[in-house]
Amino acid sequence: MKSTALSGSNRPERPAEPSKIRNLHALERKILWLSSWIVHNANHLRSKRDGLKVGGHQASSASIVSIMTALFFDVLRPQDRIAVKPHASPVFHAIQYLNGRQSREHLENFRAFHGAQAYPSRTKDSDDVDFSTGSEGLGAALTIFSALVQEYVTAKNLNDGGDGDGEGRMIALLGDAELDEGNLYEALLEGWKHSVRNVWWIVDYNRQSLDRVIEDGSNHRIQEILKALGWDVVVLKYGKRLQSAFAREGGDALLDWIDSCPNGLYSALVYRGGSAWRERLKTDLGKIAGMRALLNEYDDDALASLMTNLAGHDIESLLEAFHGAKDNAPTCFLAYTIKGYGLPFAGHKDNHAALMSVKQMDVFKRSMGIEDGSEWEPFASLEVPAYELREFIDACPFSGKATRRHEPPVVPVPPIHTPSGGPSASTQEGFGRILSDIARTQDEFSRRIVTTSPDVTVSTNLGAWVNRRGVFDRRSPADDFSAAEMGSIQKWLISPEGQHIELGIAENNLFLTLTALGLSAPLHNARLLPIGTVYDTFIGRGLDALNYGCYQDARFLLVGTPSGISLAPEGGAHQSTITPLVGIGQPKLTFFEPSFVDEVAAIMHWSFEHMQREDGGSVYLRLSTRRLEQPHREMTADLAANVVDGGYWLVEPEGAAGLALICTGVVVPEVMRAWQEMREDIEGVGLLVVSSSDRLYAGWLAAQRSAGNHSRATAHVETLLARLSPDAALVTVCDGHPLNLSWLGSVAGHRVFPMGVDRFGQSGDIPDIFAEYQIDSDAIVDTVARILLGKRDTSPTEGR
Ligand SMILES: Cc1ncc(C[n+]2csc(CCOP(=O)(O)OP(=O)(O)O)c2C)c(N)n1
Ligand SMILES: [Mg+2]
Repeated sequence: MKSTALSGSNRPERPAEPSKIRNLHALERKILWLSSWIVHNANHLRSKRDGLKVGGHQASSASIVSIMTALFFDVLRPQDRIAVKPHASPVFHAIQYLNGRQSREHLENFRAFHGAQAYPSRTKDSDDVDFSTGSEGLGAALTIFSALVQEYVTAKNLNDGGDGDGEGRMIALLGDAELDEGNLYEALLEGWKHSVRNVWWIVDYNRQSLDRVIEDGSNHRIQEILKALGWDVVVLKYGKRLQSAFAREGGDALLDWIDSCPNGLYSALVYRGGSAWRERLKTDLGKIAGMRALLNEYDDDALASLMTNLAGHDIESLLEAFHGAKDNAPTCFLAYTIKGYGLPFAGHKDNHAALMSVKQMDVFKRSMGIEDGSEWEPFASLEVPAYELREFIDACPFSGKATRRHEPPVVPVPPIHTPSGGPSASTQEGFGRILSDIARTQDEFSRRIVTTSPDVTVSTNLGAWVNRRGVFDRRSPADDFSAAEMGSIQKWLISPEGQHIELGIAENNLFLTLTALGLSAPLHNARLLPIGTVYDTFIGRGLDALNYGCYQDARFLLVGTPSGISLAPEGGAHQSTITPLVGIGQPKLTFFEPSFVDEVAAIMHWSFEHMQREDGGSVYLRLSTRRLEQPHREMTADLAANVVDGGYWLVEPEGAAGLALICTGVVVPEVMRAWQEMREDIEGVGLLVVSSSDRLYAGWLAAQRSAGNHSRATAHVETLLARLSPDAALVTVCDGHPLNLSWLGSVAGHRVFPMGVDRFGQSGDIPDIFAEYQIDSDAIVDTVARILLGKRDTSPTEGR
């Protein structure tokens, strides 16, 4: 308990009525029991087939039972949204069980197939999880961006139908070790810039992480950081009983002692119990007037209970603090707790993954008064009659609503035409022009688009869109730059009407903003069509946050641009090579790498619909600043269908062609040049443009998985490759890792000669760089020559 002073703006309210406290105590007890039992059942009572420990976190759960009881059964309102710390999943499921939102079957199957999830999951759990958690730090940061999105939706009145509840609080329950995650501080800074409101962070301050008891006084630093960024901080340290002990004779000395007690010693005494407390307090404080009398009033159990009466386990203190926060300033409650509170390993430094033994559980069960056979009974063995508790729960503001998940109507997507422009253009320019054209329209579709970028708005071609639709800020700040009449082509009007959220550079924040925007339909009842742009290579910086967004089925369009070594003079630090593999590998994210602007238009149209489909997902476009001559063609429905299905023959193979050149993205000119050089000599060679290796691959897998059905589906890639002779060679070329396309050989058993970039890039111009990485036309022709000469076992990257 070392180095901590009480601080903050604790604003006590009227004491809660006794019956409410009594009911909450009963529920608190039941939730401690159920959360422990759920884990115990999973580990000790379910049959096991693989010998693996099932796990679960009884200590992390016990630590936060009181906080969550107070919140869910008194403080929360239906419009509040909550990110529960990952390891409190059993507590959350137990609460929702008492709320009638979780089934006993799911609890019995905790951590089993289709059972309640190890970490709360929006998509896999059935009991109304608001934000998935699991990766420390992300759930808490997401609440900041969800609060921003709520401001966005409210400012524009986009809430479909309105739920009439008013603004909710975005609440995170954090483990204290989560405060080490740097992404939290990036989020705090961004939240300060946008002056977010209606966010609560409640820290379960048990001073234990996974490995150890934390000894430093870092909470002071954290408080200073939060306050500097405009947050209210409420420190909840001692419970009511300890506070009355402090008020007695000798109490000052007791307070000083506990305040300066090292965390390690405090934890050890918690673990060792009443007689250890007595011994230590007698040794350290025995000479203080009144102390012996005070100690003599308590037997060992009562003394242990007094000395562990921290505010995070004291329902009355918690209610006072939560209800005391009257305005909507972002507020952090630092609630002192004990990891494993009420369980035999309370305070033990190794308790993070500890499980009660069968014997310990038996003792615990008896101490809880639970009879055999009534372990799952919601209200058995409590001091308050079941019907009273039922009534109490039914009357809780949070329990009242049948569903808190919204399904606003789908926004129709109008046709997206290929934008006009010169004979050559890059896919990034095309994307910018498409958005610029949309910005000229005033329909529901354009009203629902919201863009965001981490300080690369202009350099990813969002400038024209932002010039027309403005930057969002709920406060309409003065624009000093225009006011001073400085010339600039960026005319960014900043107002609550703006449809672009400008972020600082931190890419994690981009992905969390996209996640929050992409969940606005279910959470805020407002359908949005979010688009985020980022330099392709910096997707790596926010990869966990991107995965996190996809994991909870947030819907957005991610544009990674510019990309690849075609960013030639920019050098290796800015050239992305592995992102196509991210695009293929990331579930719930469909990856496209178009070559031409008309493809971008077709893909964007599909994307806006896909983002709104129930079984849809998010989309990632990998674009480039390399300008290519655009084909003179009409984007027919057939061609558009091929593009969104993943590819089309730019040059159809003829006869039983023995060779195909296959490429994706901006290497088309090199491949076309190579094709022209060899067309005289090689009969029927075709040129396949892959607009989405991900869609082709997914379609192929789906078709294979349909094999058990009566007639197996034919995948688009199978139809495409059926045009080739069975012994044809495929030369695949991309500005990215060659694995992107090399799997194509397995579709029909063709041999593949993959060409691409498998080393860090470097500066140069395109001819030099493409030659160095062997994706220029000479390299392609050389590869084909080797194939023809029968050097089939020669790697195309050897010999240079
Ligand atoms: C990003 C990430 N890194 C590591 C982990 C593994 N991990 C799980 S819990 C934990 C520490 C938990 O400590 P704390 O947040 O204080 O939670 P509590 O004490 O309440 O269990 C760690 C490192 C994780 N879940 N996420
Ligand atoms: Mg902790």
